[in-house]
Amino acid sequence: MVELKWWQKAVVYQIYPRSFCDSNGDGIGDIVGIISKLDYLKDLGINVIWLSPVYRSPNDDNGYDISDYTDIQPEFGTMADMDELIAQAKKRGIKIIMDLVLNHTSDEHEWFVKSREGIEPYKDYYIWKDEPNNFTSFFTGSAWKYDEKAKKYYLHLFSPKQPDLNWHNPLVLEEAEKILRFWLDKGIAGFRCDVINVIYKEDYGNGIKRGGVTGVDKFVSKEGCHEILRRLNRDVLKNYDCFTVGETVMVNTDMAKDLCDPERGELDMVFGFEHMETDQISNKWFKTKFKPRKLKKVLAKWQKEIYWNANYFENHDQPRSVSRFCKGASNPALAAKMLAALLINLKGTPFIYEGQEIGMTNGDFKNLSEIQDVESHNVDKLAQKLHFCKSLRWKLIRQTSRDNARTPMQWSGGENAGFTSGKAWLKINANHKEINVESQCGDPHSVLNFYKRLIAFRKDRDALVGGEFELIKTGAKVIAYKRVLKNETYEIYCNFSSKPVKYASNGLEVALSNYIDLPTDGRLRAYEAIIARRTDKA
Ligand code: ISL
Ligand code: CA
Repeated sequence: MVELKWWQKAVVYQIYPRSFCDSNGDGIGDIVGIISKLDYLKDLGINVIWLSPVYRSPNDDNGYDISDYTDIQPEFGTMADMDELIAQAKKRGIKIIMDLVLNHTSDEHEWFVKSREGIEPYKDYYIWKDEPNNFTSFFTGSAWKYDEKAKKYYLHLFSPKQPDLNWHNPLVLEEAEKILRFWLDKGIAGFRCDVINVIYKEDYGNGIKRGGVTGVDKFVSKEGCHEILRRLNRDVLKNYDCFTVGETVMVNTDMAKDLCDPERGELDMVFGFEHMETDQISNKWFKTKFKPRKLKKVLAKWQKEIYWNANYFENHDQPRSVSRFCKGASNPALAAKMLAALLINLKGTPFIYEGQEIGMTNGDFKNLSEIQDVESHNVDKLAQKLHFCKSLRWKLIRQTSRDNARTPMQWSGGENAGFTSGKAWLKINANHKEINVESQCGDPHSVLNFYKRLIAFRKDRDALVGGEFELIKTGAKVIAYKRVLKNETYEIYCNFSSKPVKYASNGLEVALSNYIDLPTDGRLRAYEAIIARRTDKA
C-alpha cells in the first residue's frame, strides 16, 4: 500500500456557520460560536473542519453569493475572529478547509458592479451576451438575465444574484489564485470547491437537457475546466500542504476519475451525487422511494472505480439521511447509527455534516413561509406555473428542501435548543427535546457516542483507512462489504430493514455494533449494523 496522506486518514466535519452556534443572541450562528464548540469537535475525534462560506455576502444563497472573498461576513464576525478560529483549531489538532466558490460571485461584488458599467479590467470578468441561449439555471428557469446597465444578458447558472465568472479570461484565474494564496497563507488546509466542474463553459451555442438542466453538454467537466484545475495546482496548491475536494455535479465515475486522478494533479477528491439520487422522487404523486439495493450498487461502483472517495450522506444541500434512507425506522437513533457504520468504514475520507452525529432529522416545517431556501422558493414558483396544486407543491418541497438540513444545531433540549439566546433565523426542530448533544453526551449508547467509537476505531486500523473495498453478496435490504489489508479483514454489515436477516457470521468476531448486545443467532436484527474482524483468514 502506498503511504497515505494526512487528509486520507482524517475525518472531516462540515459546519454550516449560520446554523451551528450563535454566540451573541442575534439568532445567527457565528465564528465565536464555532470556537466555543471546538472542544466538542475534538472530543468527537474529527481532524478537519469544512467551513461553509463565511465571506462577505448579501446572503441571497446563504453565503454562496460572495461579494468579497477576503473579508468576513459581519454577522459571522471579523477577520480577527477567523484568525482566532484557525489558531484555536490548530491548538486542538484540527485543520480548516474553506468553501471556495469560483463559478460565480455575488452581483454585489465590486468586479460585477464594474463589469456591468464596462469598466476595465472587469468588463470581461463575467459572461455578457446580446442574446441568451437555451441554458437553464440549476435553480430553475433561464440562466440569463437582462441587465439594464450593461444592456446585455449575463449568465447565472444559479440565482440571478450569482453571475457566473468568465473562465475564458486569464485575469479571472489570476484573481482566483490570489484568493487561494490569501487563505492558504493564513494557515487554511485546503478547499471544498463549489460546483467546480461547471466553471468552464465551452461555448454559448444551445445545449442539451439532462437532469432538468439545459446546457450540460457545454459546461459539465469540460477540458477547459481540467486545465484550470491543473493551473491552480501548479501555480498555487502544490506549494502548500493542503487538499481539495471538488463538489462535482452530474459526474459519473469516469468523469470523477479524470478529476481526481493523482497522476493528473487536479483535485484530490470529489463529491459525487449518484448515491444521493437513490431515493429520487417519482413523478407519481411526488413520493420518494428509497431502495437500499440501488444505494449498494452505486456505492460499490464508486468504491471500486475511484481510488479515493469523499464519502458523505449529508450536507447543507441534502435532506437528512435518516429521514430519507431509513424513513420507516421505528427507532431512528438505531438507524442513524447503522448509517454511521456504513459511512465511516467505506474506503476514502468520511465527511460528517453538523447534526448528523446526533441523528438529526429533516426540519419539521409546516408550510412554505417557514422555508427560506432560495432554491425551494424557485421550485415553488415553477410548480405554480405548471399549475400544480398547493398541497402537491408543498409535498415536493417538504421532502426536498435544502432547509431540511439547515435547521439550527440541537445542542440541548432547552430553550432554542441551546443554539441561540435569541430568535433563531430558521425554525428549530421541535424534536430537539429528544435529539440533542447534551443528552447524548452522557448516554453511552447514543448516536453521538457511537460516532465517537466508530471514528476512534477507524483511526487505529489501517485496513479500515486504506484497505481495499469488496462488496459482500447479500439480499437486497442488506449492504455489506469487506475492507482488506494484507491479512487483516474487516466486514461491515448493515441491515436496512425492520426484519431480521441472516448473514454469514462464521469466523467473524464482532467488534462494534449499534445494539447494546451482540447478535447471537446468525441474524441481523432490525437496522442492525456490525463491524466484525475476520478471524479465520478466509
Ligand atoms: O442542492 C442542489 C439540489 O438541491 C443542487 O442543485 C446544488 O445547488 C448544487 O449541488 C450546487 O451546490 C453548491 O452551489 C450552489 C449552492 O447554492 C449550494 O449550497 C452549494 O453547495 C451555488 O453556489
Ligand atoms: Ca450570532
